[in-house]
Amino acid sequence: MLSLLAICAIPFALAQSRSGGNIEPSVANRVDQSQLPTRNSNSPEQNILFPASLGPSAATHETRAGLQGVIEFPNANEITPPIETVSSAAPTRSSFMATWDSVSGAKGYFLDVSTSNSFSTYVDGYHGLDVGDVNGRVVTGLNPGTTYYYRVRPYTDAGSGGYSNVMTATTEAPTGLMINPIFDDSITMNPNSAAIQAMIMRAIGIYESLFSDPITIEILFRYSDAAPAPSPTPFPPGVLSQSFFVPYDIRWNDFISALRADATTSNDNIANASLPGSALSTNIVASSANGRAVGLNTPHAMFSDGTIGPGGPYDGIVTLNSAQPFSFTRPLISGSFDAQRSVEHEIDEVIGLGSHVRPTSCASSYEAESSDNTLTGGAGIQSCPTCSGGAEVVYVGNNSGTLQFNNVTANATHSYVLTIWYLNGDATRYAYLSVNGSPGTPLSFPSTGSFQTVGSIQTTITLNAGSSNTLTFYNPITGNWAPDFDRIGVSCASTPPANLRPQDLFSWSSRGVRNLTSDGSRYFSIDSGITNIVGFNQAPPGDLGDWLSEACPQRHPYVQNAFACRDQYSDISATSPEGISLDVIGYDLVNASMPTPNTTACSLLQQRLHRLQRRKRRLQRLHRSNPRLNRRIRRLQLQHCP
Ligand SMILES: [Ca+2]
Ligand SMILES: [Ca+2]
Ligand SMILES: [Ca+2]
Repeated sequence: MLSLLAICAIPFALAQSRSGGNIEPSVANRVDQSQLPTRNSNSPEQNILFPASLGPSAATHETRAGLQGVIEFPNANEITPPIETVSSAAPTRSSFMATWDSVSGAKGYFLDVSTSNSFSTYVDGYHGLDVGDVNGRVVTGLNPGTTYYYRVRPYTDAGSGGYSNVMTATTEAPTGLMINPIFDDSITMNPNSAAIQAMIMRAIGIYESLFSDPITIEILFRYSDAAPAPSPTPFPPGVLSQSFFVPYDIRWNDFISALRADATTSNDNIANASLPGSALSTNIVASSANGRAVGLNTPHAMFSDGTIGPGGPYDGIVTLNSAQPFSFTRPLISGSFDAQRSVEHEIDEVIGLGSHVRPTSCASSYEAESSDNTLTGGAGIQSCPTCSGGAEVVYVGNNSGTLQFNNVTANATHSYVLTIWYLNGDATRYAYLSVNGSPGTPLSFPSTGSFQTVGSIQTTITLNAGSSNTLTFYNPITGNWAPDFDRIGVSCASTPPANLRPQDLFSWSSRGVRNLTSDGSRYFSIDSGITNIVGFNQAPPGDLGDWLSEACPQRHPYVQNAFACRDQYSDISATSPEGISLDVIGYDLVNASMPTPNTTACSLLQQRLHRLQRRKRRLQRLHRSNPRLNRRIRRLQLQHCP
């Protein structure tokens, strides 16, 4: 019932170095074993409360910096994030941003939040909450459409001072999608805490304004250079952000029926007309939030360490890589990445975007001179300027020297093409190859012309799933030498998980032709391939569920691009590829059928919006807010003006 599925973008070589122990054969090559749902180690099946067809398991996703970003990527310890001034964020349905003026000399502040202006009671967890030396804090887990009162009291080593004025905030209207953020210590203890929280609030506000599904999505947010325990290995270079979500295997017909019944927009009607007449896979793997968006019983089930089990309080975990140069406010600090865009990207993954498509081929390489290997007899390492890694292994053979490659990794027990790079200035030489202790197979190595010239041969071998395969080269005939060895490469064939993700229902290579593989091109279309909305990325290590990315700077720096660029930002919207995709996989887009106003109407709307925004800023300076005003601003912002 529990099957592991991983959606992530770790390239094979990196996945390999991160995974210890066995690799689940059906999972292709990108699973970190430590992400297995290990919480209920005593037979988790017995404890799962979910319907049999809805077994959850862990899945991850990572977003990367564009190539340029990778090359320029400085070491983590070179990055000293500047403390950003906090720009305010509008209340969402479940949260508001409390802000206050700094008191000089204060070491920190105690925060009170109440539904009564006399503070006769307190909101759970917000009675004298020590928020540290910040001047803003997001208050979460609130009721929609409710007015809250808050005040702060500064403290120093000598004690605490008097209360500030009482300030108020009102959460957004009760109906519609709710995303409830929970902030990990890595955010609340950070000097930039208030700016990070405000940025996340702004991202959430966009989703809540766009979608009206009556569900609450719980997301744990982190700011760290590593995935949550139990796999706290620092992120490889190039990773900007990462998310975990709870995937459910839902029977094909159950999901498709629910999706059809969920249609509320013209996008939905067009997209549903393009659904296949018969099942393309046994199940569809939807995230817990996506399942609920189409009315299925798929509760959140993730714990703060990324493991999954009954009662897990989160639908997913979003981690911003703290080793990357991010800006939490816009305009961006020059040379930095937009944090809000990365947060939106990972929210998209938690709530449902992603693909089952995986790279069909990958390769890993092992140097002969690696210290992982075992040399015996007369075999030894020698410098070799023309070789990979600048070294080779010499004197294998003569019934003495052997070279054994250890820790050769395979994602499934399967046959693989092995490439052997070698040097041979003699006539043809011979060696035996023994795989995992099996009887040796003779291989012949033609001359490469000199002992400074690298050549290669290929053969086929069978490897076991896991990372403990051994390959041993030897020659038992006295006086008979094997060639010098530079390195070996193992190609790996990986099959994608059989079950589609919802987004894969809309993946095409041309009009009327679906493409659910990493071969050729694929694009997102809701009308059977007639209209290409955006291309899907086919280039590992970028995620193959993300959009095809242009080189930096990008003409379309979409939120869901597989690679992000410094100094560029974007948000999801009702007409962005992300907004359309979330709409057709089961979210109820609020204003999808809204016509685009003409130019004159747009300039009038712009003027009205600016007037309202000025009024809002005046109120904010007085620490007041007007929910009706906020709603009017939001409605105007949703007009499809250029
Ligand atoms: Ca080498
Ligand atoms: Ca919809
Ligand atoms: Ca829905």
